[in-house]
Amino acid sequence: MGGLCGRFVTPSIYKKNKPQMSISPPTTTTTPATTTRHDWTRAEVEAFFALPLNDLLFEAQSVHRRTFDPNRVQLSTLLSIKTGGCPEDCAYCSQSVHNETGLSAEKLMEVQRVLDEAQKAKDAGATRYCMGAAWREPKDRDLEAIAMMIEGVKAMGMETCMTLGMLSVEQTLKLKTAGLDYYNHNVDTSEEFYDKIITTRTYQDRLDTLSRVREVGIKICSGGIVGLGEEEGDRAGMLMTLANLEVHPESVPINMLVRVEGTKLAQANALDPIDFVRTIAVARIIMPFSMVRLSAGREHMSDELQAMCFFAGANSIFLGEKLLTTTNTAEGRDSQLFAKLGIEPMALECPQPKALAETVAAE
Ligand code: SAM
Ligand code: DTB
Ligand code: SF4
Repeated sequence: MGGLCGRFVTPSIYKKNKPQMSISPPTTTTTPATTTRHDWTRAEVEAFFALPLNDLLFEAQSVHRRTFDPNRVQLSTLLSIKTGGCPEDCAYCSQSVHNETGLSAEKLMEVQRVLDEAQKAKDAGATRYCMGAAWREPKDRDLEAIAMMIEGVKAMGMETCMTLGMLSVEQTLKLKTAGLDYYNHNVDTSEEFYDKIITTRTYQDRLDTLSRVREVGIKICSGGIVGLGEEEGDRAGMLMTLANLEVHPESVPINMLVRVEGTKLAQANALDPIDFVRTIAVARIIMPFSMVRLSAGREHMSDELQAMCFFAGANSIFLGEKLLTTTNTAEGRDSQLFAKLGIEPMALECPQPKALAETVAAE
């Protein structure tokens, strides 16, 4: 069966009453069925990381082809709607008051300015607009403007994503009422390594926000950062946490640390690019229906490394020259790369993986 709006599916694998075959980590051959599991053990996930690279990539690409069109990549654009002055102490972040990056704290951006920027992103081809604020959590008084941003961006025909820190139940409901499609809130790393990076809020705080978001029916964008000085087991632990959520995050951003001068991690050792590719591949295998985003850090990645990430199952990127406070990719580089690789942007009308799986299962 051909591509269905960027997604390549073999319907029979979703049929009800089929034996539930799952992917077992140490195998070197592909398995015939794609299913979602939520009971991964750390040892199973680590076993994927330990596979010979060719076996891991073959497995990841095989899974990818069963759930998506391998030649389509979704385009999101990011805007910092409230920059700097964040009270959290995330060791990697340019916006934390605990790091000395020289970034000054700004106020929440005017709604119209956000909408003007969103229109530019739409014109450049983005289908999702992600708005980020350097907050521990939003203040209730800011939610009216946030709701106007969501409504305005949706009216342009783009999906909306917000990342505003922790949320209360009431705030989550307000975002849902405004029509928010996605909420980005990363677990960032493994539960065990987490307190080496952030001490001002706990891993459980993050999981609690994610469950509130899920509860009201906003889709989840949750992933993490690699290159923080963590071990491979921590990367496995991070992915295991995400894959063992009751429902897999619809989007999984994998960020390569951008080493910002003045942060505690400015001098961190660069992660071996092959280890980054392995992280993408394992995310694709254990979260087969999620969009896996090759997120921060692309500025310093070669075309070859990005191509390997797409082969490993990444199917989303941030488009545009800026992320939140750091540079993303030079103008024109992505379109040249896509042309070289034969990749095309994924259309917005694509049904979400779960919806598609259910539709096909019901046939
Ligand atoms: N303040 C909100 C929060 O932390 O949830 C939202 C914005 S925060 C910048 C979103 C995510 O960006 C972080 O969780 C982290 O994974 C990623 N990030 C931040 N700084 C980064 C950096 N220097 N390199 C790579 N990723 C980074
Ligand atoms: C995510 O996981 N990565 C994006 C988005 N979610 C908000 C942020 C990347 C930030 C990179 C560093 C910066 O530009 O400040
Ligand atoms: Fe604040 Fe988010 Fe940066 Fe942490 S990652 S310091 S919460 S803006």
